[in-house]
Amino acid sequence: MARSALLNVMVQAALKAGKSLSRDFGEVQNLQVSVKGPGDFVSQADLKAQKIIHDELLKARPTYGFLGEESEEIKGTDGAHRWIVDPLDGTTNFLHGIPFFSISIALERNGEIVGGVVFNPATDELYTAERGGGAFLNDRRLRVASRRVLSDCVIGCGVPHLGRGNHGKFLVELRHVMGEVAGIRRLGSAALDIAYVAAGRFDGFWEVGLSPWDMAAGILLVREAGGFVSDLDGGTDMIGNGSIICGNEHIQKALAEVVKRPIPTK
Ligand code: 2AM
Ligand code: CA
Repeated sequence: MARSALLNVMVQAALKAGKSLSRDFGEVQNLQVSVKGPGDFVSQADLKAQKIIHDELLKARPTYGFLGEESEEIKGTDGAHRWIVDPLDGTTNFLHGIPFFSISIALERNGEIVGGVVFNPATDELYTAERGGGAFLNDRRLRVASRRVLSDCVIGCGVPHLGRGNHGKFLVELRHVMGEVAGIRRLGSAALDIAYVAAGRFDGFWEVGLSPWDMAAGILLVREAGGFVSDLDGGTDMIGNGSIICGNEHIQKALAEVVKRPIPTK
């Protein structure tokens, strides 16, 4: 598997930040029993990881823009390129000592995602994709699952929680989807959940209310693994409207139909 120089920069940044998060995750596990809890410590871990990624990426490409979850957007002098970064996706899992979280780094060129890396430091699983070059999990080429009917499928999703999202609307979506599928999973890191679709572990995934850094790398991973991605309106402005439905050609379409089914009148 040959990686471009740019993808290598992204991979190195993710691995370096991953080391830092891994160390801090060990400490978070100890802090579970403390009265104060690991909250402030996790915020610091998150900021530290973003600084590592920012410094690595900007060292390699000083003119590119940088959009990261933990800071104001930096507009680059190069108007065409922008990094889109989530240094710690799945913060709630990390905070609770649950080893399902990720670093997500995407490169956007003229509004299109051309490179994507998602790394889970707890399992050492590194997902990479370049536009036109396929998607990989470590060295293994990825392909989305080939199941054709929803009744065979395991579908991932995001669940709104206290203070976030439209709970009533989600419950309608869930009611419709759970009546059609073999299983529903909510693992808690959108970037990694979407990578699971690329890896054929999930047959599909949907979530609304996401930010660009939650999805950007994952979108490319799924496409490069032969999958389809849309927003909840059926278009492809996932980044713009914060919603995503993905899977193989058949499941993406079928899942979109079920998720968008109208609220029953009785
Ligand atoms: P985070 O861990 O970086 O916060 C879980 O459903 C997914 O939603 C995670 O990827 C989580 O990312 C993301 N998420 C949580 N709160 C969010 C918010 N207020 N806006 C956008 N995404 C959010
Ligand atoms: Ca996130």
